[in-house]
Amino acid sequence: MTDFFTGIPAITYQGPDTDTDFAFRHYNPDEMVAGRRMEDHLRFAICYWHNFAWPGGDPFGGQTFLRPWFGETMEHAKLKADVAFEMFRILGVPFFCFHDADMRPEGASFAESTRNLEEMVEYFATKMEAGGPKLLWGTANLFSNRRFMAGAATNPDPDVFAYAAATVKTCMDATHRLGGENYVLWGGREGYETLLNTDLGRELEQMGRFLSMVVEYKHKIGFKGAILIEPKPQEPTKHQYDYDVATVYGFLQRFGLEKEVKVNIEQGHAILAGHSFEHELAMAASLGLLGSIDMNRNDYQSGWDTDQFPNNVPEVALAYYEILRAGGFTTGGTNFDAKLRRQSLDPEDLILAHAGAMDVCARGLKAAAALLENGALESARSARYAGWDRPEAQAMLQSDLETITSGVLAQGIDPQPRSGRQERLENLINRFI
Ligand code: XLS
Ligand code: NI
Ligand code: NI
Repeated sequence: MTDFFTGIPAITYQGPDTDTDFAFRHYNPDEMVAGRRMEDHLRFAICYWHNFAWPGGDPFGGQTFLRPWFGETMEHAKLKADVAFEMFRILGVPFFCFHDADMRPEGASFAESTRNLEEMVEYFATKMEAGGPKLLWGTANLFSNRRFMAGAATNPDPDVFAYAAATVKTCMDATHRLGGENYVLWGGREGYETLLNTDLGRELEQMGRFLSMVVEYKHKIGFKGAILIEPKPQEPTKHQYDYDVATVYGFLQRFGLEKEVKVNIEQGHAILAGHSFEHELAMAASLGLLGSIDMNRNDYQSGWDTDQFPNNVPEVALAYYEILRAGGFTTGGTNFDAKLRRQSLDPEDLILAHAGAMDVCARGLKAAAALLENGALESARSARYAGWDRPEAQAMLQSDLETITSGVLAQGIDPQPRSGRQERLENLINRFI
């Protein structure tokens, strides 16, 4: 036991009327929602990086958090793990996620970094076996160290490609060892700052080959989890290659990987791409790519990936609506890739941020389930497309422009516009939130 969270009780469901801050008001893990336990629907994960590795810096100032585990020794790394697993227990989350660089100190060589990682993986494994949460996903940090400043798989220097490939191998091994349910690749610096020094076509070829190697290795080691790409349009590079879900789909198809790889969709990244979260989710579902989500929002004015905890129930409800409509999570879950604001210094801030976010998600999930069960939105949608149920309409899709033109002339077709009923549907949604 560490003393970091001393005095903070385990957070439990106490219902909406409780007057303590240290409780769930809506997240009730065992409550049944649409035939499934709430915990099994939401599959919450806490991220290791923002909570335990991030020092609170911004572009104008450095560290604001003074954490006893900040430091580059194995003792620091183990203290960090001790505190992290205490936080997982206080919040009762079923999952967590990590990057290699969050959990182990960087060594003087690749070999030493790998040894550090392997030692920490065993340290984690012991804690997980002693009742800690499971691993939703692992990933490699291929963006913080200066060696990756010009990209990892897309780097002009083949030595960096090699270093990145070897790093991903060790992270896949770590994820496999810890029973991870997914492996994530976010293209940290896979993109470019200026075309003046960039061979875009070559970089995309490299990235495709890299991803194919990841998939080959997954099958070789018998990793049963899903491989997930996390799209993001910009930041840190000006043009990130994995712009959004549709772009990722095109990329996967080009390399024949669309049946092998799915996506991890982050709310804030969707906003940066000029989409809504639910657009990205619906697009992924329609392409058979829906994997997992990072449930952290962006500030709508900043144009920056601010990684804030979710606090907008209507938005969250629409997101879970798309997820439920697609059948719910299988290997995926709800990861909070969210960080405190840098003035939120206290240990309790970490706990309350997550407790509140989990409540917001629970409310969103319940609203989404009720809306889906009610069925009015789905029937309105089907009614709008009902014309396509007619056999002649389906036959037209097998036809050609000349035949269709003859038909328009012969039948005197003259389309009559009908209301899209947007406000009526918005009113319907509001009845459930
Ligand atoms: C950064 C990404 C990152 C991934 C994991 O914007 O969201 O945190 O989720 O590498
Ligand atoms: Ni992000
Ligand atoms: Ni993310």
